[in-house]
Amino acid sequence: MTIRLAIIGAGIMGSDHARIFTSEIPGGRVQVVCDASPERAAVLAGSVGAADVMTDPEAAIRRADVDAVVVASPDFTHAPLSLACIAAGKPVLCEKPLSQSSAECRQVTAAEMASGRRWVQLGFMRRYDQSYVEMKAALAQGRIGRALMMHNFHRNVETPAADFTGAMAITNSAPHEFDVVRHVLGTEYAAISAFQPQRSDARVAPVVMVLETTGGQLVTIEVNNNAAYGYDVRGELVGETGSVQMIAPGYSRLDAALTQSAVYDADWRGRYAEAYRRQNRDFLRFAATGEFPVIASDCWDGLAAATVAEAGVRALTESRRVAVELEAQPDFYAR
Ligand code: ISE
Repeated sequence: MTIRLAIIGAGIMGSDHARIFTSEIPGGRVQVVCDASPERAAVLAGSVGAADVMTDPEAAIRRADVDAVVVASPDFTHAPLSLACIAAGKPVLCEKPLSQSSAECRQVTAAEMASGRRWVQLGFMRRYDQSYVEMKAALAQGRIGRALMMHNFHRNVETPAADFTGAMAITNSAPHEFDVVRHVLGTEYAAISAFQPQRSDARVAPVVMVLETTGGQLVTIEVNNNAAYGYDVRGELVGETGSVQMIAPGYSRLDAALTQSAVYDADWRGRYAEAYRRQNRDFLRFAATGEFPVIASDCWDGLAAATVAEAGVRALTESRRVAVELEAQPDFYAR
């Protein structure tokens, strides 16, 4: 069975998803590319052999020759387009975050619950990264004892847009850690504090967060959107009797001129290439069978991430520790 896909958004992530579905994994075909810019949509459609180009995302979602949808348009469109997919009864792989507003996430969870089944798989691809898979397994197998702390470093070369702010480090970048740490530890957050050192220029400075979990663990997250030297994600899960440290995958090391060196990716697409393939394979299976993937994030996870992010922005702007208040998970989202 070939799943016919609508790719909404022909920017960095829409293009990458279209390429993965077209040339890296079997089972899917890009039927239509939709973008506010018809020229940009046409370029992507041409490169992946899509049958059609559109500028109206809701019309693309409703097409009879579209079985499933990938939403990779700007963050503020994710929730409304997920709602449109639920209304049309089309499985959707929606890029993170589901929304920067927990209230808007709740509209999506409410619509999905009312529909009686899951439609939205959220693109928190880190859950599929082997490092986190192994951390979670080590914990489950009792190899490091009870989890005490998880340390995370998330560094980008530079901010993706000129209007990127310190708050967006928390609402756009850190949700990856909010989600994957919650997934690895299997716990919720109780409180968050956030701090920023001062840079010597006007660029967005790093944001350092300390989160307390409801299980009494501590989580540190450094997001540095202007690290300059490369895309660098590190992490360590510390238990009472051992620890698991992430080793960034590398395929070669250069030795020359009395020096040893390795290359950094410029952004997340290379570092998480295999995680994206695994995630997208799971999405095609979900679209074909209706069975929600075991690992993937869902709308509830999107709401959980948005709730922490909101508290994090308040912690940063008000320079205080803020409680994270997430209601009890409805049975509908139990795994
Ligand atoms: C971007 O939106 C992503 O999702 C990347 O994975 C992350 O590293 C980056 O900081 C975000 O802006």
